[in-house]
Amino acid sequence: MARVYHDDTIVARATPLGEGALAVIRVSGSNAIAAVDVLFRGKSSLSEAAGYTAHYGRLINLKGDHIDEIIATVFRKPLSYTGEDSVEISCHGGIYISQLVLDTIVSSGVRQAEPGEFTKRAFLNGRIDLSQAEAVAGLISARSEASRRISLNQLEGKFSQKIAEIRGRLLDVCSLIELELDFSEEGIALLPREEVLGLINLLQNEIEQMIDSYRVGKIYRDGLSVAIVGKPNAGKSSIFNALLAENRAIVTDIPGTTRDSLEENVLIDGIWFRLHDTAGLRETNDPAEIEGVARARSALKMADVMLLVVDSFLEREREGTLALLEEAQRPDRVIVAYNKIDLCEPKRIETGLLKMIASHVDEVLVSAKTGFGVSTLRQKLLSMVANDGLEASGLQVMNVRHRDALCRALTALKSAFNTVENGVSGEFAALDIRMAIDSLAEIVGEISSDELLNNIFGKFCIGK
Ligand SMILES: Nc1nc2c(ncn2[C@@H]2O[C@H](COP(=O)(O)OP(=O)(O)OP(=O)(O)O)[C@@H](O)[C@H]2O)c(=O)[nH]1
Ligand SMILES: [Mg+2]
Repeated sequence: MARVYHDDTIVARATPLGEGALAVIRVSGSNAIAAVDVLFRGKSSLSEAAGYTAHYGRLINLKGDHIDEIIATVFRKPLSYTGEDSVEISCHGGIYISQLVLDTIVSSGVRQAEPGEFTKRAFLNGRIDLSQAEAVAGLISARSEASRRISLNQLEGKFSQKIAEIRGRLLDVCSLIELELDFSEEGIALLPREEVLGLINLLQNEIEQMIDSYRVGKIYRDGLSVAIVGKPNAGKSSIFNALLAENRAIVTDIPGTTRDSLEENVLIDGIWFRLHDTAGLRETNDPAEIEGVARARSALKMADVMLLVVDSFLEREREGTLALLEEAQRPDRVIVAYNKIDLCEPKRIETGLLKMIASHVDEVLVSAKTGFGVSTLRQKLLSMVANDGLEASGLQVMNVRHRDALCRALTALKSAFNTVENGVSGEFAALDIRMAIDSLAEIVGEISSDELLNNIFGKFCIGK
């Protein structure tokens, strides 16, 4: 889509503000190479340098003072990140010195870049599409192997290809319907209605599957939150510590030790779990504990998974604890951990424990004290992440904007299906399918508004 494009020269720090061996200052735009060249003293001038070459030299300011020793890497358009002429300056990575290098470039008439402006230029120059631009942010913020893989696939264009493929097929169906319209007066049917319905249905299913994958994609991106709840003294904090493999929460033999909810993240097999250790649930008159119990319940409400800890040793406690199961937000996302199994006789464990609960609930015998069953518990947590067919290809939808566009495409397709099924004029069906195609075009940015672009790139860091 044609858009007003400014190629004035911009500069920003591409590395985080802090002390390090190096800092990288990025300059891009029609005057980038010349602007840096004015301030560069090396063996040869940058203006004559070929693309993809690195040059050692001194950076000076306009008065001729020596600022730093640098390596300037020259990129010639269109073979650069932005698609424009660019220079990446590697200077010493001090907070003061890198700021001075940045200021020196600005003083020679280069504008400070806005957040995401480099990536926005890459998009506007057609180097990458919009979903690829978003993948840059996704890749940088990836905190797990799974989200790295999905973001990289998206950056490499695999997700865009999938969208393009579905769009192509939608276009085929649309052309068929439109062609049929041309012949309709002569009463010629090019394709049986069932076949058109079948084609639409197939595409509907595929889009639906992609929408479904957002559930998993979101887990890969943000992780799952787990509320560890149960009666006082059941060993919740001990299990929290065992899963974290550190002594994070206070553990004592006094019931009611934990008051405030504690939150820590732990990575299990590439998935982040946000664990909440909570106050034991019981009736109490202690004001601090009342607040703790309220916080525990609210943590439970917000959590994706309920990890109910039961003291296996205390039979009567167990009964009461199981009533807590009723409070689970999602009955399919509950794990019951029978803790303190080291205190129980093996025979009682076999006969007495595991049959307490409805069959759909995952159960695990653990001892936070000895570590028995903790790895099984980790596996149970992992099993809460549903797998689906898209996993292997790493094509999950991780971005809510993409999901919303897919939902709009699906709604339009459903409407097209109904129209064809009811034998209403093909014109309406074709219109609906065109709407679905447009929704998919928004994902890759073929259709976009300035507002949308500002919204997306405004969330990027400066220098990205
Ligand atoms: N033998 C044995 N003792 C355990 C085990 N897990 C926890 N305990 C003990 O049980 C007591 C309570 O443990 P916590 O982890 O503080 O229990 P909690 O559920 O967090 O208790 P509150 O915060 O008071 O609700 C402590 O004395 C622990 O050492 C276990 O697996 N075996
Ligand atoms: Mg506790």
